[in-house]
Amino acid sequence: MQIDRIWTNARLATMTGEGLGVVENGALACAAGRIVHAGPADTLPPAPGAERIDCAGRWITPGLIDCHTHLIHMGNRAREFEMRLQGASYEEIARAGGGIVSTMRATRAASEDELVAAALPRLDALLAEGVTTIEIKSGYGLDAPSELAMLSAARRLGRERGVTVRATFLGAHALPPEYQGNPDGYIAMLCDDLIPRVAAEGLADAVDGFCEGIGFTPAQIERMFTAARAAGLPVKLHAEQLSNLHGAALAARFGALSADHLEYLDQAGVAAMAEAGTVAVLLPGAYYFVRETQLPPVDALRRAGVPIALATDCNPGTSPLTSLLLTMNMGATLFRLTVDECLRGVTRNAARALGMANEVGTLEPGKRCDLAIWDIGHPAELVYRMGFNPLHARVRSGQ
Ligand code: DI6
Ligand code: FE
Repeated sequence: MQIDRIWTNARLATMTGEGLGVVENGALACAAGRIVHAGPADTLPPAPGAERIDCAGRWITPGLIDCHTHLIHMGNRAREFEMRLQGASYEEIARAGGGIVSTMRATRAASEDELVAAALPRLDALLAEGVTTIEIKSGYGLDAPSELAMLSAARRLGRERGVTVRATFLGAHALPPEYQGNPDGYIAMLCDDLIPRVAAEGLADAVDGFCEGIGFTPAQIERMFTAARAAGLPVKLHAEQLSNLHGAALAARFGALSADHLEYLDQAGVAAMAEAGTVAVLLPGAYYFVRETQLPPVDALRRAGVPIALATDCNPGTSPLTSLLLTMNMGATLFRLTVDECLRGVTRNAARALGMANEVGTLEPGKRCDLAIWDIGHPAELVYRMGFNPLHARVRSGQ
């Protein structure tokens, strides 16, 4: 095996095992884009001819993973934000024709090139903080051409920047105006037409939905999950964000990769997720931005051993957030997650929420050589600071 590059004089947070998997005096070696050694410097295999990079005592973590975003969308909802400051609720605005449907109008009017161009600055903000894998959902097109354009724009973003993109089909995000009064007709269109197409064209890696009073009922979500399964796509779900419709338990029954938000999750939902191995993706940016007061049941999730991930939920309505570092700070401050839990939430557990646990998320031989190299004295600083970026270098596939 020809080692191409080694990083020496580093401290590693491998994110393996129980804690951070710290290795002082560490070294990391890469061959053909894969990690072949991540451990003590004195056990580094001989690497004649390899490029050597001296990290001068800096910390290396796995490249960060943002496992829940709506990065692709047109326009913004700053006016709506102002209305909410004056007392209107998110649900009131949605029912009055604002909300997701207003972003849908702007998104439908855009070409695929425009979708990519609008998302790039947001993507670049995330990459600047060491993100090497990102999930991007559709769900602002809500008709065939625009949903397909969003998914294909997501694939293009991955090609235009050095980042791994997982695209998620979120057709069941909101009811488009042409199906007003006929949500079952819309779900039938998704199941019979769009999901099979998206799967056949390889445009999506998973199927998601919004199970909520202002979204879709558990029965409608179940129909869609059945279609996803038939098409060979794994599922995930926006569940228990504003109320408890027992969406997480439904998702768990379908072996979902993740159930996301979860502020109103009950004990039965926690148990179902634990049983199925479904990851709890917590989204503190949305919790903060809508001034939610119901906390997700973090203790119950811990006790049951449900893996917890953290993500930005970057979207124009409830979480206009493009910092995974700030997301970790919010996870700690608002949800009382530990530093270790926050870091695991944007690395190893985020990988699992994307079905990529064998590929990324830890520093281990065999994983893709995706690294974030930090100018910090201890990993706790990554969670502690607000609005400061200590990234020294970002490495994707060893480059
Ligand atoms: N829950 C959310 O917080 C976002 N989508 C969802 O299902 C909000 C999306 C938006 O308001 O545009
Ligand atoms: Fe979301």
